[in-house]
Amino acid sequence: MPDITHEAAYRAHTNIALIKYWGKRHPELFLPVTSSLSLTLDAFYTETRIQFSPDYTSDTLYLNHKQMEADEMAHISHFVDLFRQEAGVQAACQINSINHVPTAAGLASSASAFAALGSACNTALGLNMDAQQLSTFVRQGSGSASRSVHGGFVLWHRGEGDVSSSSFTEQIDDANWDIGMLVVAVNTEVKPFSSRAGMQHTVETSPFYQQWPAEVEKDLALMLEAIKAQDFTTMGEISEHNAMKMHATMLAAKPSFTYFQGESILAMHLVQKLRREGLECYYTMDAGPNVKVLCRQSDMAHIKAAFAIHFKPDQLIEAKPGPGPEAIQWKEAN
Ligand code: 2P0
Repeated sequence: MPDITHEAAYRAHTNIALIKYWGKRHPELFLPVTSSLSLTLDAFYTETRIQFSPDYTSDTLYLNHKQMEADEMAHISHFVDLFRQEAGVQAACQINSINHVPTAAGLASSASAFAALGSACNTALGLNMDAQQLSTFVRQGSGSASRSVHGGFVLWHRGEGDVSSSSFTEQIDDANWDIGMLVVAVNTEVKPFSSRAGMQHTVETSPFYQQWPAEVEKDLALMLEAIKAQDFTTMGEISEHNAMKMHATMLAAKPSFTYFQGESILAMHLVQKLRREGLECYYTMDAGPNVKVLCRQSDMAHIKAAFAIHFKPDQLIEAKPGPGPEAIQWKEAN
């Protein structure tokens, strides 16, 4: 048995941006071009345990019980190094991580994954960083992960220049009101562009990208007011428009690309139809074909029933606002 000297386990939830993060101004530090704003969801999460031991000879990670390849491990080790350096610890680590995302959803899980791993590192190494400081470390695993260090509605500040500590996240509202999100998992055989490659390609080649930062600035100001006022209609309209403006920058990239698939368009049309019929809901999409439908939790059953005519039951996943990272007891059978 190795001599485990530092150990912790955490659960962190994923988040969906209502004002999108699309583009980095500093790729090494994961500093974004704009601020962004998200809702943390209860239905999708990652559980991660980290153990540091002087007996380990190298870092290892078991994701869903499968050992990660050496080339993918480099980014993980680099991420854990941020915490090791801060703590003055050199020991290698073993990481066990389980993604609790319904298989059909195929949702990217880097947000919950790095938030859970960063939270576990923080505790295991006794760093006692608060959530704001932790978000600046977690950001360097995956940008969107910085928003998963809080629950509810979360604002990620773009920050100033190349100052890492200035680009942090904060909870602006606990979202403890009538809010829900129906995730429509679109069946796909096409492997999409990774979000990292897609955003870089868009920044470099899309003439529409020049307009993006100004659009985010306007949308964010209105969104902050709408959340404060619990104005669901304005929130929905802004988030749908913001997402579509982001996707428009991709269509104008050279060569052009899109994450839309046939079923994505079907889902968006369904939302528009429901709205015409008086059932208020709005769509957003990220770097993949799934559609997320923002709605009132009290309307969820009606909206789900309308989607069930066109989509299979395992394609429709209900979500509510979720919490920030939580310490957990690790069970070996996890
Ligand atoms: C977002 N996305 O705000 C945006 C909208 C995708 C579209 O954050 O390179 O996996 O690890 O910082 O965080 C997905 O990008 O990218 C993302 P990296 P990440 O949610």
